[in-house]
Amino acid sequence: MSEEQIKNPGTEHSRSLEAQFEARILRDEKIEPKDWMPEKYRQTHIRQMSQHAHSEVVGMLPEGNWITRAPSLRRKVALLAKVQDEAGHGLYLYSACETLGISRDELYEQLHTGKAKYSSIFNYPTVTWADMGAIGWLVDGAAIINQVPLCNTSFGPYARAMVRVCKEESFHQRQGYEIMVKLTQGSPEQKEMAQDALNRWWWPALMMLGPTDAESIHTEQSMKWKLKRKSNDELRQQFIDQTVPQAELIGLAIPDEDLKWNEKTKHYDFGAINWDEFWQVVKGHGPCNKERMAARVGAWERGEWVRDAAMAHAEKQTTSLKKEVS
Ligand code: BYC
Repeated sequence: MSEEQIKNPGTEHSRSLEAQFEARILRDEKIEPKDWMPEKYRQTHIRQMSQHAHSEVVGMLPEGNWITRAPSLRRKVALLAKVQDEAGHGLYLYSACETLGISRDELYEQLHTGKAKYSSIFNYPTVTWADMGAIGWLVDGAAIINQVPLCNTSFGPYARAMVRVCKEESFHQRQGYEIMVKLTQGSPEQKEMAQDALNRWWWPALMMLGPTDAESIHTEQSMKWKLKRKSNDELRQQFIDQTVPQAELIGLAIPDEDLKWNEKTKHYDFGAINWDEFWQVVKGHGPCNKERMAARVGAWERGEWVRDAAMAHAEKQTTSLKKEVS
């Protein structure tokens, strides 16, 4: 042991671990759960991955609202499959998060007590069937743009979960866009429904990609760790550039008077986002925050007997296995 390590145990050693870790990130190596990682890296991943998992699970609620009222059997089957996929995404993400040494119960508790956030977008109501189209097209569309770069994120279990999630998200986006296409080809009332849904979901979808880069607190560090591969503003611009032609193709108008193609930048310029609204929703004062949390907490409480029964069964199995072995 060097003199420095005797005087200051751990310091030099942890500096060298940190240097090795940074070098691995620079080489684009995946960090795996049992590898050494800085505590802040671990915490930041727990924060982002758990919020992502919570968003998937809370995100089932606005669409779940329409399963029993889908206009045809085909629409019902597709919506049901989509909502089940979201439950699956939540489960992969919770499992990936548990590899960082936090339990599922702790993660749920953070959601139920409001300590952990979930995406602002799911605090808006789904008032007509066209909202199923707008969510698939815009919300899943924004989610794909955000999540494709995450397939390359530095933490192995998160990156691998994202590969499957993205495949499923692209089916979700297409089923949403197809609903919009059909509505715009229908009666004037149906076309109006589609336009109204776009009007209500457009701005929240832009907000969903997070605060501006100037306001974002985590982006700089998360980009260095290659947790985030693109900034919130870059993703938002990409989403707008991709979505505007899709709206034009089906004859819908983006509800933004300042939206204009910029020949110089080769991007769309767009109007001011109402960030006050975004922060109000994030702080719990959106149209449906209370309803969403009540639904999640209620499901947790009503499920207590199932968890107890499963644990009792597992304990019984373990005891009988132990008896067999001895
Ligand atoms: N809503 O420093 P920033 C889906 C918070 S579900 C609420 O930029 P970061 C789907 C942020 O947490 C897809 N809060 O943060 C499911 C931070 O507060 P804390 C959900 C937000 O993490 C069902 C503070 O604001 N996708 O696709 O660098 C049906 C400052 O922000 C939001 C993911 O979760 C928001 N929108 O960047 C259909 C993707 N934005 O934590 C579809 C993974 C920001 O310090 N997550 N905040 O208290 C990410 O990519 C990043 O976490 C974000 C934010 C881009 C969202």
